[in-house]
Amino acid sequence: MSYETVLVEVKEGVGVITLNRPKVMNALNQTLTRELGEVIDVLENAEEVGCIIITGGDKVFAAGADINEMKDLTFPQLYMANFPYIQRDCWRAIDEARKPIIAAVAGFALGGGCEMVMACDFIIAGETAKFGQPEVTIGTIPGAGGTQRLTKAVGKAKAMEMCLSGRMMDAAEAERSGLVSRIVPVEELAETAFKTARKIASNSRPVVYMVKESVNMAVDASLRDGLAFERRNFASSFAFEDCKEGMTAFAEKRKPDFKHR
Ligand code: CO8
Repeated sequence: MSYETVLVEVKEGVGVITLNRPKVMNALNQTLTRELGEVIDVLENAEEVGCIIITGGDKVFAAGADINEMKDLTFPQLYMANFPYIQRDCWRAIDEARKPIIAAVAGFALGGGCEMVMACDFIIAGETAKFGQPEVTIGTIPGAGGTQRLTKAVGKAKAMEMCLSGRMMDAAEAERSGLVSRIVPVEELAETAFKTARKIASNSRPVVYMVKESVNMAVDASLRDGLAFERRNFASSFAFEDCKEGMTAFAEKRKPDFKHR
């Protein structure tokens, strides 16, 4: 797989995608969002891949939409294309992926970059990570979920302040606020994300899908509907051979040999 704006590597059940526009802090242009969407689709369909990582490397995640490309767009163009959901690009691909997607973030994750990491299933942050929705400072507003996902993740007070003022959140504040799952030194970011992804990929894949679907229900559904959904999935998991294998392996004090992974 060879792309202009992203690098891809598959190893030990993990697909690692690295955003690759270093001269412009990985600014998200239409080539990048299209290529990222294509890569996610490829990894989603790759039998050997059980978990996906999106990272920008150890300097920056992404400083947002490519402002130079965006600045001359018109309302009819954005409206007609339903921007940024252009064709089958990364936003749809991330939203629809059944395999877990981890965002590994060092440095700035701003604007569309922040929206991208929030669309992933969880974020592991390097100590240098900075999150923000600075769109207001360039005369626009978040367009790929910033006002919605940030509010759900950190609550109205912080989301409102950040979106209104453009104030960034550092890694420590992001962890305190529940935006990221944990913080690690930048030198350990890639390895930590990889080990976490490899652990996820070693579990039974259909069960991993069920976990992801069930946790996601908690974001939108009522508690009552979410609990019912979880209970049904719990019962359904007993239909998988991997469930029997997992419990039998525990009882026999050995590692499970899952069929589906
Ligand atoms: N677009 C294009 N180029 C950028 C961007 C960007 N978003 N961010 C940085 N760059 C470029 C700079 O122009 C500069 O290029 P050059 O060397 O040719 O001058 C290079 O990257 C390095 O940047 P700086 O010199 O500015 O580096 P600093 O360390 O001084 O500052 C900042 C870093 C704070 C990140 C600063 O670059 C900045 O404020 N960038 C813009 C941040 C921003 O406003 N982001 C929001 C964009 S709007 C948005 O994301 C809307 C999302 C809509 C949906 C998603 C669609 C994909």
